[in-house]
Order: sequence, then structure tokens, then C-alpha cells
Amino acid sequence: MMRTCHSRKLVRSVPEGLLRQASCSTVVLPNTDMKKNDAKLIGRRDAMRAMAATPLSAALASSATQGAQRGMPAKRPNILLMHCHDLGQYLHCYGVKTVRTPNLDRLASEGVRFERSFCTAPQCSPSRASLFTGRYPHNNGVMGLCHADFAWDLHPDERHLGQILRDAGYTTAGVGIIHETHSGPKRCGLQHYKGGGGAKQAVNNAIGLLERFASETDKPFYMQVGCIEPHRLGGKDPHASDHMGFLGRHLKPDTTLGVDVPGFLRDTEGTRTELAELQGAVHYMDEQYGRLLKAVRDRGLEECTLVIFTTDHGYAMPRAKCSLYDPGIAVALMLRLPSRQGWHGGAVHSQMISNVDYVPTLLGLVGRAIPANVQGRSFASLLDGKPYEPRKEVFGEITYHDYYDPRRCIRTETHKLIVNFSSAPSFMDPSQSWRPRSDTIVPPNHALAYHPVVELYDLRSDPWEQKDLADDPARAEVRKGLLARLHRHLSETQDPILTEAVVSPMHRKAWAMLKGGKM
Ligand SMILES: [Ca+2]
Repeated sequence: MMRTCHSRKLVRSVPEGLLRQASCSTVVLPNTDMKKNDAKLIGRRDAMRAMAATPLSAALASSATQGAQRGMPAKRPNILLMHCHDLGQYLHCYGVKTVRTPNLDRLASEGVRFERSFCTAPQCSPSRASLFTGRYPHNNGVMGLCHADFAWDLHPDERHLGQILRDAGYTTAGVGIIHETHSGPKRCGLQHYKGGGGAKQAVNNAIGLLERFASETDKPFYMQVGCIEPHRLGGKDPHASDHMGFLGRHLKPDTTLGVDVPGFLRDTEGTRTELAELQGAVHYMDEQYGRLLKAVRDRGLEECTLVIFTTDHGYAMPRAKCSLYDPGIAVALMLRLPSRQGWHGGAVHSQMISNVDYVPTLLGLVGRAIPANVQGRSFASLLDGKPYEPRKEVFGEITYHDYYDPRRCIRTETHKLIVNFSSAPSFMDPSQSWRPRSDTIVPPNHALAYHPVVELYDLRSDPWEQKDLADDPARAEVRKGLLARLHRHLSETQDPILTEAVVSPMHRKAWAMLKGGKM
């Protein structure tokens, strides 16, 4: 049951009958400056196609379409989406008992936590592009990093969550890290933007905007806040052993509760040193977001604000970030909305969720139709305690990070199958330092290890994906079935990797320069 969130403000020309139907937010008029493309996206025919493509969101889409036809989205909470770099599930509430994250643990205990949430891609921009469009990187256009000459960007017709919510009448804002486009915050539909990606500055800026939005009682707000910690931060001396470690000047290692080495890393002094640094960076990020959560509470916004916390991908250790193993694609996901039953109260869900599922879930919540091209599926009914068909699989992909390493995977409840399209090194160095202090158990000599074509892991007996069973005759049927399911997904979504090597923006730039064009 949703309770009233905003003061109700009468809008001229809105019939009283419509006013009575609004329960949480102010009534808004139909969006008069809606772009033609938007209108097309929420048209009835496309909504029906979306329902067919995502049957579990059918009820939401239908309801939302009816709401849109009445010109009156109802029950619209504020949305505060907090995210950080490179965390994976490295939080106390996810079982890492040596890292201190009391504020995010509290959010989980007051809200809802998803034990098995996954991103579509184990590197920054592609994962974020999925998070904010509900579409896979090979469809939304972001198949590599967005900054500098990497220059990947959302396709022009891709709709960012900020754009959709702006056009739905939300006040939209971005704070800190925005790494899902090459084209800046306006491309994302964010009306307000405050830069600076350090957690302290980002949270200060977010609190400032929060105070401003709290006084604007006629419109709900959407604010995405991104911080850089616990990304590796490097250091001034590129020859120092801790170059591209987790510490900056404002961070220090944290061994208050000890250090626990995960099962895919060698238990060495170097690994423990790096994990202590990581714990310090995560603790700092938690402290900063704790301030933002307190600000939400102090300003009386807690009841009517959906708070989401997540991250882009796994933590920056070898065989985690930039890999399709679970430490690369498993991400923290928790949310809290006290005014809606099932969206708070400390529930823990174990169903597999993909970060393409966030957008359709949020659009259903705010009464917007789900665009036909959204590939995720809403998990709102899971939260609401209504019939929900769990995912049978999630899909992951990497194409470019700092080099070309095209891989695709399917993860089921029991198995992971990875197909590799190049003989690149077995795993990408997530420190990008060339002087890694942590090393993996598998492969035993990563300097001489390269991808096989196919990898298969039994997650029940081998959760750290150490024993490749792809050539085990006893697993031939499993391998065959998963290959077919992965191929079906890539075919249905028209992944360009099926037909040719993927060409990068820099490749096109170099080609243009050779032909005498502009760089
Ligand atoms: Ca990242």
C-alpha cells in the first residue's frame, strides 16, 4: 500500500475525478513536449509488443499504459539511485565479514537485498549503459569504455532512464560519475548535474540538491549519484609497488576485522595487502553514502523515496573485474521504499536478477509504459509478493575494455558457460598496472594462459569456477544445451559478434585519418 508522498498541488485544467485517483504524488499533465519518438515508444502497439517480449511485466505495462492514456501516472515516489565503481558484492551484508559497511548493511536490513544480482558486462561503461537503458551493450551501442579515445556511446535513439523520467515529469539530476555515454549528462536527460566523482564531494553535492528538491513538493525527483571509490586510484609514483592500488590520499587500509581471501585468489601477502586497501576504500564509500542516507531521513524524505544501491561490476582483482566469472558479474543490489509493501522490511531474495531488469521495474513503479525495445523484465511482482517467474538464466558479455577481448556467457542456477571469440590472455589485468600484487589460483601461470573457445563450470560444486569441464564427456549434453541457449540469445538480440569482429570507434577514427578525414 502506497502512502501519500508529496503535498498534493492542484494543476489547472485537471479534472477533479483524476485528482482523486492520485495517491502518492502530485498530479501531472500529459507531457506536452514529448518527442515523437517517445510517443511512438509508449504507443499501444509497441506496449503490446513489449508485453509479449516481457510477459512478467505485462500487467505493469498494461496498467502503466492505461495510466499514460489518462495522462496521470499515479504513485510516484522519488528515486535516489546510489552507485559506486567496482564493488561487486564486497559488502558485509553479502557475507564479506571483514569489511565494515554498517550504513549499507542497514539499508539492506531496512530494505530488500538481492543475493544474486548480475550485471550484463564486467566493465564500467557497458554495464552502466545496460543499467540505465534496460538493454544489452551490443544493442545499446556501448560495447566498450566511453571516455577518451575509447569513445563508445549510446546509439542516438537509445533512451536513458533519466530521459524517460524527465519526460514523465520528474526533476532529474546526476551527481558524480556518469560513464554510460561519451556525450555528457544532458544526453542522459539529466536536468541538473554536479561533477566530481570522489564520494565525499559527490555526497556533498547530492545533499545540496536534495535540500533543493525537498522544497519542490510539486514534482518527484530522480537523482543518480555515482562515486569513484573503490575503483583503483593509482598514485603519483608509477614505479611504486602500490601503483594503481586502491588507496588515494584520503584512504587507508582497513584490517579492523581482519582480511578474508576469496577462494579464487592465492593467499599471499600481496593479496592480503590489496584486500586491506580495498576494505578501506569500501568502508570510506559506505561512510559517505551513510551521510546521504541520513540526509534523506533528516529531510523527511525517507518514506516517499525509493533508494537503490548498486555497482557497475565486480571488484578490481584478477579474474573478477573484466571477467565473466561470478566475481566479475555479480553485483550488490538493494533497495528500500517504506511506503510500498514488500519493498522494505529486510527481505532477501535469491532469484537471479540482471541489471537490464532495473529500468522496466522502475518504469512500472512510476506508471510509465515499458518501451518495446527494453530487453529486461520487471521484478516488481517479486517484491510485491505476487506471482513471479524467476529467470532461468542471465547473460553476460565483454567486448572491449582496454583491449579487445570478446566473450559471451550464460549463467543458470547451476552452470556457467563462456564462449571466447579471441585467444586473448586468460584474464585481463584489472589493475592495469603491469605490476599486479595479487594473483589467481587458476590458471597457475597466467602469463602463458589464453582463452579456450569454450569454458564450462558447475557452480554447485565449484562456485569459484576453478575447474573447466568443457571437455568432460560426461558434461557433453549440458555443454550442448547451454551453447544452444546462448546462441539463441545472441541471435535473437542480433549480436554483431556472430557475424564479424566488432570494430571500435578508434578503429574508425584511424581509418578516417588514413583516408585524409578529420580525427
Ligand atoms: Ca567500474
